[in-house]
Amino acid sequence: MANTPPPENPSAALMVLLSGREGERHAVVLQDFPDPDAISCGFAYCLLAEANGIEAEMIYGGRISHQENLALINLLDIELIRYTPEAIPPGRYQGAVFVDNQGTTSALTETLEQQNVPILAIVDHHNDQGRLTPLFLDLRPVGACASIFAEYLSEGLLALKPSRPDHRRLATALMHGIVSDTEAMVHAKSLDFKAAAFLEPFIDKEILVTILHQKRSHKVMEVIKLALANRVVRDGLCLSGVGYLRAEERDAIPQAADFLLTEENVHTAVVYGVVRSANEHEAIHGSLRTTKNTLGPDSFLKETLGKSDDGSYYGGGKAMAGGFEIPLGFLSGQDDLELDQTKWRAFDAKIRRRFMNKIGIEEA
Ligand SMILES: [Mn+2]
Repeated sequence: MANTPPPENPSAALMVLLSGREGERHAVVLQDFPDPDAISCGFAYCLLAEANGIEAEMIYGGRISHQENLALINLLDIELIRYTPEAIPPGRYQGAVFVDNQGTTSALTETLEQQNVPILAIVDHHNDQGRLTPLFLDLRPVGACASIFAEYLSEGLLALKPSRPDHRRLATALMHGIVSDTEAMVHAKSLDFKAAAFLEPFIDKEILVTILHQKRSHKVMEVIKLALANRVVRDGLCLSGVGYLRAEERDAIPQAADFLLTEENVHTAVVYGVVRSANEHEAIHGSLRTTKNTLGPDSFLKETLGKSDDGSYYGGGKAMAGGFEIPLGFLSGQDDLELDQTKWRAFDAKIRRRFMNKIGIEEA
């Protein structure tokens, strides 16, 4: 799908969208496993909405498990509502807004559509996925989606005041989003630097430092150990399957991928595992990290893994990073140990073969 250009003056267009909606309640939909960029963008939309007499709630359908994300929402007192798709109260929302995603990575999208909640806005920095048709669409290939929201603020949609604690919390959250999605500005574009410079006077540095220095949990360390032991490296591509994980451990996967990427001669790391949620639903979750400029994670994952029967791609990404999710459907659910192991071996082999074939290696 070709990338849709953002409106000529996005801030003005967003202002038009927000005005005249006093009294409405909007759902700000985050991806199922919200990261700091997503959470900060959602927070920004909530405050922009509030300034226009609109109530907005951040909602998500999965889990928050990464230690930094938990620290972020605790320390900055950010409220998120976790829903299962069936639990969204009909009629609660007069509009839905998607930030740092386009509806393809949320379990809640379909229910909101079925409830005829108008899709008001998408603000994102991933490639155009064409899943939804919002009234306002701002897609830009910048390092962090938070930088786009910082631009809205800097152009007057909400005048930040250092005396307002919520404004300081917002600036701190956005800065964390930018730092984390650009790998400490290494992959930042000029808009990201502009955004960071704009936010700097408002942030709470002490809180930012605390959030950034969260320790890894024991479980994450165990998954990294497993990823290290199971890895296969061919032509600079490092693949590793880590077996079964619970939903609340899912964020160990991208952290393991980050770690495997630090090995010399490895330019791309892919870590995947079967994530089992409380209702026995299972899906393969994977993360890709690369330092290779010529490898576009979005097209690489789409070409390697293809589409499901309903036509949506199993994976996608942005510059330097991507992810995928393949539901196991009928094969979902815990069985006896032997069947579980057989199932894992089959998926592990299949995924490995797909990636190896993609880079032109025939596995013995
Ligand atoms: Mn992002």
